[in-house]
Formats: sequence, structure tokens, C-alpha cells
Amino acid sequence: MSVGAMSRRTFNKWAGAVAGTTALVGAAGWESRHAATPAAADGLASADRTVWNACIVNCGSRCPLRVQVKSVDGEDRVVRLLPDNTGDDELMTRNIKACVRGRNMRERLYSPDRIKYPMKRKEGTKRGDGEWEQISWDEAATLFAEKLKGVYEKYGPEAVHRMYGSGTWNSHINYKVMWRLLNAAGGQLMYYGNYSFSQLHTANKYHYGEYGESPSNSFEDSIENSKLLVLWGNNPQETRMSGGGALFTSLAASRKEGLKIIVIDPIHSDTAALLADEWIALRPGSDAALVAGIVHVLLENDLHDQKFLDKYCVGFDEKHMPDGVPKNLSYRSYIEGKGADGVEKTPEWAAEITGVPADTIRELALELGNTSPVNITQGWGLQRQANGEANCRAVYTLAAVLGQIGIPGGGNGGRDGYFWPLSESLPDLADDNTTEAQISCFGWLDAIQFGSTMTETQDGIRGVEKLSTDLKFLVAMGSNVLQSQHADVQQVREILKDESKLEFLVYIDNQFTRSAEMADLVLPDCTQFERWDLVPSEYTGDMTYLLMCEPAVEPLYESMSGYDMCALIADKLGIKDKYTEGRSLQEWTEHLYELSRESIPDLPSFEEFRKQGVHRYYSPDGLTVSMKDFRKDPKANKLETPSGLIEIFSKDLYEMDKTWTFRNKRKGDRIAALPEFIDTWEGPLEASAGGKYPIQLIGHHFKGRTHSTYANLPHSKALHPQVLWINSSDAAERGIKHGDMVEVFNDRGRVHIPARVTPRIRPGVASLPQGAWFNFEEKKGIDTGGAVNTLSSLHPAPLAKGGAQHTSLAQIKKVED
Ligand SMILES: Nc1nc2c(c(=O)[nH]1)N[C@H]1C(S)=C(S)[C@@H](COP(=O)(O)OP(=O)(O)OC[C@H]3O[C@@H](n4cnc5c(=O)[nH]c(N)nc54)[C@H](O)[C@@H]3O)O[C@H]1N2
Ligand SMILES: Nc1nc2c(c(=O)[nH]1)N[C@H]1C(S)=C(S)[C@@H](COP(=O)(O)OP(=O)(O)OC[C@H]3O[C@@H](n4cnc5c(=O)[nH]c(N)nc54)[C@H](O)[C@@H]3O)O[C@H]1N2
Ligand code: SF4
Ligand SMILES: [Mo]
Repeated sequence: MSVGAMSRRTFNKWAGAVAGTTALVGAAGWESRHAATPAAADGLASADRTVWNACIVNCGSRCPLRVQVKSVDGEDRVVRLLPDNTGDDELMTRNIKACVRGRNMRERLYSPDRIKYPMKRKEGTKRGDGEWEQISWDEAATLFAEKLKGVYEKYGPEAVHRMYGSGTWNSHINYKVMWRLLNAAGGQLMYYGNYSFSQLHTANKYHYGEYGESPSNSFEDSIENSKLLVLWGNNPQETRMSGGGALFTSLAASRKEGLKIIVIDPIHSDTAALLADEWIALRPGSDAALVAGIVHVLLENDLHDQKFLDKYCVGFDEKHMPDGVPKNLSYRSYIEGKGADGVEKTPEWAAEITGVPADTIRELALELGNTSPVNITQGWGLQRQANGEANCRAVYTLAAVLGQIGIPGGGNGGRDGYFWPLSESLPDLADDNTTEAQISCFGWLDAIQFGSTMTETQDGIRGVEKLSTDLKFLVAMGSNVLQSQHADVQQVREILKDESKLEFLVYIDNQFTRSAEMADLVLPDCTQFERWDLVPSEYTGDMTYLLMCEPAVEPLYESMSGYDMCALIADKLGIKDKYTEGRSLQEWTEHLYELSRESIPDLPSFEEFRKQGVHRYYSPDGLTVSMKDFRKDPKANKLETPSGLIEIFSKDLYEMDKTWTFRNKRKGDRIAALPEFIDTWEGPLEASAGGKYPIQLIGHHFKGRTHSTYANLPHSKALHPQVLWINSSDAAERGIKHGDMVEVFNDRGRVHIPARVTPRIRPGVASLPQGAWFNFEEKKGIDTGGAVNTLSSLHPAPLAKGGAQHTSLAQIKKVED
């Protein structure tokens, strides 16, 4: 099912409108609609002062904001937000325009959901009952310190964990304050990976030799050098929305004459709509099958790059296998049907699994094989699947088969490349940590339930062979994972209620989220508009930058910066000097800034930077061409794999598959040495077999929110209401019309939400964009907030042990009034 190209001119007209003016109109409209409120009543002309601050949420971008402050009735108020006024419309000096979410930050600052003072769970109530007692900061810090000390004494540092939370990930200070405190206090159980790309993060180690991302060439390089750009489950128009980021660069790529863009995604995403010449709508979780079908055609037509595969890879064919493995385990054998399953991976075979017609697969393969250079970039949707490890490695493998790795205009199949910031963040005192133990970022719930039974070869524990204790003291800071962003929120709620397991739960945020409801102690952090920090850019391609973050107003209510609250707790623990090193938050900001000046060219003095707000800088190596040194000389620049080469077949994984076991094993739980298609639990084959739950439900990252952040704000909700994306044919089959209230359900939960009936998603797939706040009506057992994690599964991916939250089967029916 491929959709023919719209003319580039038609969608470029649209692209201009969306990239630039929608955000402006949204924000300006918001201001004028609020002309009557005291905050905006002074009109556009006056403000007492303007300071540089930023939107720091984890959206994969980062935007400067000029915050205008005026004294209203004797109190400083933020009366207006203005976007970046530096840079221009050129690719490498682009203006870093904030999107409509960031421009609505004032509503977040003054939200009635702000946590106003420290609170503890009321004596005599149970966790989750929702009854609170206001306490002083002194009492709160003492309580934190005493409980922490008690847990250290009874269970040791492996019982203490600061869980994953990305709310302030891109601040240089706030993000680190809690790691630093817990390391200084006695240590903590750490995590590896992240909710963003867990499967890719770990699979990468075995394929390219390092835990992490291994990004591809940048879009800027593609604009300069590529003939074809493939966005494989990659939606930068929605997931990189800053004017400084890939929204801009991918749009610029679409305007480049002679550069064709293909989008491979179950959804006709904003990227497909705005940039693509062709959209290929495959079934979620079927990517490795699509790659296999393509490679079959490439081999048939001798369009594979045998020289590249011979020199740079292990495991493509039988001649290039590691020692000591049986015959017919190479990727070529898998494609040709000589492997264990005996099935040839023809386009017809792939069509059955992917839902993409065999002829489309042939055309795509021939186009890929006959074009060079090609940059295949993958987003992270396809690895957030059951056995997503194999899916992402399959796309890497395609880049290798085409011989595109390490050359200008080509790419290695990872996400679009970037130059990573050089600025300095608060030291987290990791060397003081007294334990090496690590769980997967997704593994905290398991650690609460049965931590002391968790091992390396069953649960992916790293650093030690097994954990010594269950998890007892949990801190969630800048994290709405507990009751929004983890899977199966209702089951999580039940597990957290068991106070005999988790003994103490601290929640630190500036909004009273659903997760806050589950805490024993709730602490009000202030927002970035009320504190000092430094903000690096993120994923902004080949233009990187540093932003100033200066307080615009005093912390509201009794909120306090994360740094100051940790210093207070450190004092109660008797480690204040070690924690602060005698510096205030502002002094740390200046100190880290001075350190950053040592590596970033032309960074002005701190005082000058306060006026300037934004500093752009660039890689001395020019545009990002990933793995170019390896391509030039693979012997001198060996990868950190056992062979030093790209491992299409990994002997390490092959051995691990023999020894690893799986908790509550489900279909497809195995460690694949090859990037092959694996028929998994709730995967595309189970869906197309048409059982009780025939719809593949995903939750794509959505322009209205950054995960759950901004999701509680009335204007954000009005502009981007939560709806279920459902294909017109699936809707018709169920008698569902556009706007009807529908029930989305499976054995894990039920959601009531209006339907968006649309051809912009392939039949058999539905999407409930992730991040909406859970609104569970306990009596009816229904979530009316539309949180996709009401329905997603806790079952982790087999190797990385990360969340597979895009793998979920459901059924949909109309709600009768
Ligand atoms: N507006 C906005 N931007 C964001 C975020 C946000 O919440 N809102 N979150 C930020 C964060 S932290 C992250 S990690 C990134 C996430 O970035 P991604 O993980 O790349 O985002 P997703 O929307 O999950 O997936 C990207 C695309 O992959 C598609 N997809 C899903 N499953 C499959 C599959 O099996 N195969 C293929 N080929 N495609 C598939 C989806 O339909 C989607 O269009 O986004 C960042 N940017
Ligand atoms: N089903 C499904 N689930 C997913 C995903 C998916 O694709 N599908 N994506 C996953 C991904 S990629 C990610 S990264 C995670 C994200 O999950 P989280 O990291 O939990 O991200 P948010 O939901 O944005 O929550 C961030 C919290 O930080 C708070 N915060 C913001 N600013 C501050 C501050 O200054 N101080 C403090 N203390 N708190 C602050 C916000 O109010 C918010 O409550 O979700 C994951 N969950
Ligand atoms: S949400 Fe992201 S793109 Fe939007 S203003 Fe904030 S940092 Fe910029
Ligand atoms: Mo993420």
C-alpha cells in the first residue's frame, strides 16, 4: 500500500504554514484571548524587564524563550513569552523558534496544578488514598533523610533508586541534582538505557560495538550530498519541533531539488504529509520482514555491495562467519531459505507479514539499489516493539547491504545525525556510588516486586550477577513514569499500593500529576522560570547551541529549586559541604559556564551571555558523516565488537540465546543473533490472524504534548484534543463515525475517547497518541483520559529489557449512549 507522491510544491506550501506560522498564530491568539487577565492587561508595549530562559522538556529539541516580567500589584509576574530573536532563516544559522507548547509555558507556570508546598501522606491513610498533610521544608527534609538512612542501614544502596524521568533531562543542573545527592549519601541502584530507545541502545552494542545510538549522517549532510532520504519510522516534523532542530532541517531537505524522500510508517505522519514523495505503510513490528524482502530483491538483481560487506561486516554470508558456529546461520542463508526455518524471504513472503504489496517492495528495493548516496534514518518507533532489537538492527543491515555506511550523503541506518553539545553539567559524583548494580530503566517495577531474585541472564542486571535486595526507597523526580509513561498503569497502581514492598516513595515535580497521587512525600520543585540553569541543545543536527536559563520570578508558593532542596536534605544527612562544595545554585551555573568556555569556541563572558541568551557553535569536522573513519580504515578504527567489524551475525548474541531465560516467557522472547523477523506476542501476525484483539495499537509521540508534559493545560488540550486515530475501513466495519465516542479495550484495560476516523493510518492499526493523563473512573474501570498506557503491556523486550509499548493488541467498539 504505497501512496503516490503529492507534488512537492503543494506540500511545501503547507510545510511553510505549519513550520512557521501555526506556532506563531497559536501563541499570539492565546495572548489576545487573555487580554482581560491582569497578566496580559498591560498590552504588548511594556514590561519591566526581559530575561533569557528556555523550554527544557524532553521533546528532542530545546528552545530559548525571552521571558517578560512586570510588577503587577507589587508582585513580579511573567506577562509574556517571546521567541528567539537571533539567527535567520538560513540552514546553519537558523532561528530557534519555540513551538506552540513552549509558548504556552506561562500557563504551566501559573497552573492550578502546581504543587505548592511539601506534603506527606496523611497519617493512617493508605498509599494512593489521596489524603495529604502540608508540612514544612524542615520536616520534609528530615523525613527524606531519616527514611533514606533507615533503608541504607537495613537493605544497603541497592534498595535505593532514582527512577527514569526525562522532565528536566536537558538542563545541565536540575537533571543531576538527585543523582548527586544519592551518590554522596551512600549510593544507589542505577539504571541503563532509557525509555526513548532502549532496544536500539542495547542492540547497538552487538551490532556496532557501543551501547547507545550510533546516529546516521545528518540531514544537513543529506541536503548537501544525498540522492535519496528514507525516514524509517522517523517523524521529525512532530518529534523534533523546534525551529532550531530537525523539523527545520528535514523541511529544508524536502525543498532540495533532486532529493527524494520516502517515509516508512504505519501512520501518514506529519512528516509523511509534509515531506514525503512516497509513503509506505507497513504493519507495526514488521520492519525486519520488510528489510528481508528488500534484500531478497537486491540479491536477485546483484544490487548489493559485496565489496563493502566483505571488508566491513561479519555474518552476511557463509564465507564471513565467526569461528565455531554451525553452517547456514548467515543473513544470506536466512534470506535464501537455507537457514533453520527453510523459508525464502521473497517479497511475497514479506508482503504477508508487512501488509505492503510485493510489487511495492520490489520497486522500493530497486530504487534503493539503483540510487546512491542514500541516507536511511530510523526513528525509534520500530524498536519500541516486542523484539524491537531485531527490527532496528535490520535497518542497520540494509544500510550495510547497500554499502552506504561512512560516505557523504549515505548513512548507517541510525537516526539522523547531530553534533552533540560540549557544555558541562553538574557532576553527579558517580565515583562515590557504592554499588555497581544496574537495572534496565524499565525494570524498577520488577525490582520492587522481586528485586532480590533478579539476575544478569534473566533480567539483564548489569554490574553484578544478581541484586541483593528488593527496591525499597524510590525517588521520582521530573518523571511522570509511575502513572502515565510506564506500561499498564492500573497494574502498576496496584503494585505500588503494597506498602510491604516499596517502603517509601518520594515525588518531586512542579505539577501534581497522577504519579504524585502514589507518593508518601511530595516535594514542589520550581519551574525553570524560577531558577538558574544552563540548557544545551539536543538533536539539533549540525548546529548546536547553549542557552541561558535565568530566573524570571522568585519561586512561586513554597516551591524551591531541586538544587536547594537537595542541599537542605544533604544538611540533614550531614553532607552539606560535600554536596554544595560551598556553591549556591547561581554560583554553580557560573562555574559550569566557565568550564564550558574551555571547550566551546567564542563563548562570551557570563554577564555577556546573560544578555545574549543563545550561543550557536559547530563541529570542527563539518557535516556529520557517521562512521567515516571506520570506512576509511577499518583496521585502524576498529569498532568495539569482538571482530572489530559490523556484526550482522553476532556470536555473542548467539551464545546468550543458549543461556538466557525469560520471566513469564511470551512468544518471540529470544535473543536473535541475526536481524531477522520474529513472530512475537501481540505482533503483526497475531493481529492479522483476526483473534479477539485484531487491532495493533500504538501511541505515537504527539505535537500537542511532550509525553505527559503540557497535557494538563486547558489551552494545549483545546488545541490538540486527545483522540483515537482509526482507519476509515476499520471504523466503517464497526459502525463508527468521526467524532463518535469509542471504547478501546483489551485484557489490561478500557479507554473511552472520541474517534478520529482517517485514511492517515493503515487499516488494522490504531493510535492513541502517548502522554495523555490517565483519568481512571475506578467504579466503572474506565480511563476517560485516553492514556495509551492503560492498554500497553509490562512485558519487556528480550535482550534490552526495555518497554515495548508500541506492541499492544486491542479491540475497538462504539460506545452506545
Ligand atoms: N511533539 C513531541 N515530540 C517529541 C516527544 C513528544 O512526546 N511529543 N517525545 C520526545 C522523545 S523523549 C522521544 S524518545 C522521541 C520519540 O521519537 P520516536 O520514537 O521516533 O517517536 P514515535 O512517535 O514513537 O515513532 C516515530 C514513528 O514511528 C512510527 N512507528 C511506530 N511503530 C512502528 C513500527 O513498528 N515500524 C515503523 N516503521 N514505524 C513505526 C510511528 O507511527 C511514528 O510516526 O520524540 C521526542 N519528541
Ligand atoms: N505507551 C508509550 N509510553 C511511553 C512512550 C511511548 O512512545 N509510548 N514513550 C516513552 C518515552 S520515549 C519517554 S522519554 C517517557 C517519558 O516519560 P517521562 O520522563 O515521565 O516524561 P513526562 O511525561 O514528560 O514527565 C516529565 C515530568 O517532569 C515534570 N517536570 C517538568 N519540569 C520539571 C522541573 O523543572 N522539575 C521537576 N522536578 N519536574 C519537572 C513534568 O511536570 C512531568 O510530570 O515516556 C515513555 N512512555
Ligand atoms: S516543546 Fe520542544 S520544540 Fe516546543 S518549545 Fe519546548 S523545546 Fe521547543
Ligand atoms: Mo523518549
